[in-house]
Amino acid sequence: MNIEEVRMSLVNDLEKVNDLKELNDLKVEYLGKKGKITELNQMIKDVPNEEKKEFGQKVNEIRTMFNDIYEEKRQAFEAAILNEKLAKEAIDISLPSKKVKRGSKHPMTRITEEFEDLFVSMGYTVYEGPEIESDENCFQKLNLPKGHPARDAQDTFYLKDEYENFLLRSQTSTAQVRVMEENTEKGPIRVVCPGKVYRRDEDATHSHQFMQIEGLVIDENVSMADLKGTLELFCKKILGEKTKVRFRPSFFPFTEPSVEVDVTCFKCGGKGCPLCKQTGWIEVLGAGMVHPNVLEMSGYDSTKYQGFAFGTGMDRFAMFKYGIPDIRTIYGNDIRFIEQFDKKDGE
Ligand code: 2NL
Repeated sequence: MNIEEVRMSLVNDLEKVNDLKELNDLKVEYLGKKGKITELNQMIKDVPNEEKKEFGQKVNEIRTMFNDIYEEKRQAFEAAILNEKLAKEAIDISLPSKKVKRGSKHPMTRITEEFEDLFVSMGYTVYEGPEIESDENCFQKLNLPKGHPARDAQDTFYLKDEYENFLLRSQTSTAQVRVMEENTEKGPIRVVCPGKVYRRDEDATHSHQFMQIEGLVIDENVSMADLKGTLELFCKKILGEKTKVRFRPSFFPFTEPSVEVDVTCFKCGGKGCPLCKQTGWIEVLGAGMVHPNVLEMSGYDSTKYQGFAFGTGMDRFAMFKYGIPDIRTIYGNDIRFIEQFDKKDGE
C-alpha cells in the first residue's frame, strides 16, 4: 500500500470501530511488527534520497494521525464503559425507606430507672445481687433462723438435691446482706438493691415473680428521724409533692423497731375512694431500724453502728402510675401491652 492508501484505510477503519477490543486490534494492524504504518516506515530506506525527507514526514504525519484518533476513541470508549457501570450500580435514593421498628422500654424498666435515679441523687449506689440465693443470705443472716414462723409467709422456690440449701430469693434484702458482707472495712453503707424476687403467690395483685427495691443505710448516729426524712422525700418525689406520709408501728424480723408507711391516696387525695378502700391511705413501704442481730451477723459492731432499711414492691408503683389493673399483664410478655408505654414519660 502506498501512503495515500494507508491514510484512507486508516480513517475508514477507525471510523467503524465499535469497542476497545476492535480499537486495539487496529493498533496491531497499523503499528504492530507487520503493521501498515510500520511497513511504510521500512520503505523509507528504499525511497530515492531526494524524496526521503518528504516521505518520512508523511509517514510521521500518518502515525501521529493514527495515535491522535486512537487516543480520542480510547477515551470515549472508556468513558462509555464507566458511565454504563455507574448507571448500573446507581442507587435510587428516591425510594421510600422501610420503617425501622423501635422497641420500647418495659414499664418495670422505667419504674426501676426512676427509683434508681432518685436514690443515686441522694448519694446511694445501686447493687443487684443474684436471684438464686443461699438459705443463709436469704433468711439466717436476716434474723430468720431455721424454723422461724415468719419464714412461712415468705415460702418460695427451693432448688433440688445437692442444691436444696439454695432458693429463688424471696426479697432483695439478700443483696444487702452481700453488700454488708463484702464491705470488709465495716464502714458506712448507702445502697439500693432493685431486682426480681419470687414467692408462692398468684392472683390479680400477686405474681410468683415480682420486683422489689430495698434500701440500706448504715453509719454512726443514724436514727429513726433519718429514716422518716428519707422516706417522706422518696414518697413526695415519686407520687407528688402534695403526698402526705404516715408511719405505723409494725413488725419485721430484720428491723427493730419496724414501721409500715402509708401515703395519702393519690386517686382521691385522701377523701376516700375504692382504691384506698375509703380509708384515704395506701400502704406503700415497709421499713425500720436494722436489727442489731442483723448488723452483728454481717460483722458490724452494733454498739457503734446503726442503720435503717426499707423495702417496697415496684410492681405496685407501676400499677398505680400506669393504671395497670392486673399484675400478671406486667409479666405476660404481650407486645400489645408493652407497646402502650411507647413515648410515655416525655421521651
Ligand atoms: C416490705 C418490707 C423491708 C427491709 C425490708 C432490710 C434489709 C436488711 C436489713 C434490714 Cl439487709 N432490713 N430490709 C426492712 C424493712 C422492711 O421490706 O414490705 N417489702 C416489700
